[in-house]
Amino acid sequence: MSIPEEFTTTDIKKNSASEEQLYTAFLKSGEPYRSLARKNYHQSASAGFVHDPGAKNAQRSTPGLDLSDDALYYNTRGSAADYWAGVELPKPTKNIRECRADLCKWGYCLIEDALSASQTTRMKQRLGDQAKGERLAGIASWMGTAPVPGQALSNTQFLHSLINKGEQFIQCVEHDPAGVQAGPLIEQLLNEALGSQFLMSSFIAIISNYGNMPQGLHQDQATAPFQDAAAPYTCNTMYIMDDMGEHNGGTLVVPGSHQLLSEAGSGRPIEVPLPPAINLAAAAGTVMIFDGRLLHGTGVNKSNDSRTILVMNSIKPFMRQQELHMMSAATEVLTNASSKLLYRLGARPQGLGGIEGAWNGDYLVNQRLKLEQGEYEFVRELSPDSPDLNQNFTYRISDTGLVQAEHQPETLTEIKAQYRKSRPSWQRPEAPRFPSVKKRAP
Ligand SMILES: O=C(O)CCC(=O)C(=O)O
Ligand SMILES: [Fe+2]
Repeated sequence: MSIPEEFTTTDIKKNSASEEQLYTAFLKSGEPYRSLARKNYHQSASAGFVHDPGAKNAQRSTPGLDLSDDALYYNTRGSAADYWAGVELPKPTKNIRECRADLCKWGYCLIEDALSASQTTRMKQRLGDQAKGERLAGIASWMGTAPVPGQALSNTQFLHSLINKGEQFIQCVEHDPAGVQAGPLIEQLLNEALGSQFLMSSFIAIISNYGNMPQGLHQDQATAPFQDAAAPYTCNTMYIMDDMGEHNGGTLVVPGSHQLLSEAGSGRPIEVPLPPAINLAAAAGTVMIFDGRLLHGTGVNKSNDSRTILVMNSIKPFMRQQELHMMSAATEVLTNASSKLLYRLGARPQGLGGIEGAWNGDYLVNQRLKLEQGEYEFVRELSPDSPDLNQNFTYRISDTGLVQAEHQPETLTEIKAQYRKSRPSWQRPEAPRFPSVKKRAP
């Protein structure tokens, strides 16, 4: 069989030079990171905003950290501190108007006592036990910062899928004041920044230890290459679990960078110099909300104690979640979940992320249960004379499948009778239903 010349890979390749390709200038620009990697770009980023632990500094014989050169982005004393002296950066507050103004102007805000003293203690205890348990079990996850030269693994420990690891973490996702006293304030700000139908992308603990390498500064929403000055499309909620500051690797943050980077536009170099980073300083129990466009990263922990934060990323509902919650949520978490928790996890899709067409508000828990029990029946190739039209397809017990079954115009009589009483084992949670269904005016 011969196919037209224009459809052959040779011909396509010949007519697809890099400069002729669609959107090349933007998609291959490497911005904003190309700009951020420029040396001598700014006083506190003399080697760019990424640290290569393997590179040797000309004046020193050993690779790794150089804590004496204040022109490196992760050292925030000296000239970086001078730069910010006298500037009113966000301070912890319970006032929502101040939070809103800080988030807008600086790209982050700090919520004072977002966790009460007892909520903080309970959470810290749980995290400490969990982290140690995972280390002893040989399943600890080391990531986020580069390994110290000579070591095989990073010395920064992550705890993933926190929703499986304690009730208090589920309360964070639900913004339930029983677990997070500032839950309603946090949720209000996320609703404003992302719209009330945001999804929870991932919920992780990050534990840095003495002498960790700094993380390269990044925007959390840089998974998409677009820079939009109008609004963020992700926001992060950071729970600070230890008093944090310059001494123990308080998160490096470049205040105001959310605007400076996005105003340059998608794929455009950043022409204005960026201010230096600060180490976030706040007490345990504080929550920081930050804009997905803010430049930030893990700082260097110079203390002998570990530093723990939790990060919960929230995204617009059209985006892909970082954690595949429908895979990783524990069975009992899904089956006992509220309507709201299921929504935030993506188990209640509103048009995207469904299973076999069950995507318009359907609950997907039964499909997941069938899969884990090895009983999921996919709808495969069928025809009018297929011998197995009466198979127990899992689609039959999807919300959509159930609603449509009784109105199906051509179902074979015996199949209709066979499945008339078919009901899934898991029943959707009672009210309140989330998102709330708008009642039409009579
Ligand atoms: O550890 C920190 O302070 C920040 C971590 C972070 O930004 C990240 O992992 O994306
Ligand atoms: Fe980040």
